[in-house]
Amino acid sequence: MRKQIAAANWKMNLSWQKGEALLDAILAKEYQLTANRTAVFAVPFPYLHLAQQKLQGKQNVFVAAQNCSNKKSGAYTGEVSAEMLQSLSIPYCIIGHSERREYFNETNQQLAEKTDLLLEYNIIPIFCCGEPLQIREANTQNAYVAKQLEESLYHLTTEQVQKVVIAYEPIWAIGTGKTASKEQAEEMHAFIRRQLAQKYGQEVADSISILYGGSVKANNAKEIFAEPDVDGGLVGGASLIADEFSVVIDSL
Ligand code: G2H
Repeated sequence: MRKQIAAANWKMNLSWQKGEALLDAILAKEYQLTANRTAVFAVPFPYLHLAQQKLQGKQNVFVAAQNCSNKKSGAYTGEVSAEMLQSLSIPYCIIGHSERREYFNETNQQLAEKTDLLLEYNIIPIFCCGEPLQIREANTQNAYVAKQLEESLYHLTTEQVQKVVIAYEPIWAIGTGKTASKEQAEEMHAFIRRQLAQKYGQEVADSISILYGGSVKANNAKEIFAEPDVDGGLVGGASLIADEFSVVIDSL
């Protein structure tokens, strides 16, 4: 059975005090979480250790970083390496979020390097892909996403690629309130899985979790997550509101 994940992406929001209160409020509720139904909190770098301590003893709830360097170590002021994340026992790291691609010019090649480093340090990459509005309007989104997968992931071995979580986030649906319809999400998720099957075989493709991201909230999570190739969500805005994200977790 594929892992179903509700992943909160706080982005660059909240003081630690507000973040801690948010975590407390979310974790105060009871969830039916298991090894295959998990919640992940991608918090800003300065809060990783604090969040990690806070979640200690909580079953099936994990901390994630929102990014890491494509360099192993050295004179890269301000960067955070995969090795540093491993030293804090951080199990997940988002990479290639469209905001990083757009505002920090991250390339598919750099994301291939980040993927390699994360896997080297036993951290699960949550690899984001997705097309901008003009690509969707030109109906060339499949080729666009296929290229992102190919250039960042297809150098991986079968064993390695099975450790990656993919997040499909159509850029036109991020923080805009415009969610892809459940049919649009499923169509792209199924396409991604077919691509992975072509490259790595059906069994491998069927084992890889593909999350949907883009204006997921309490009132749409259940129907999107119910699609056969959608294995949970990467949630921004709604993850900053305890009642909203609790419902998202319960929608897995
Ligand atoms: C997409 C998503 C979280 P939001 O960026 O990664 O954000 O849910 O606010 O659209």
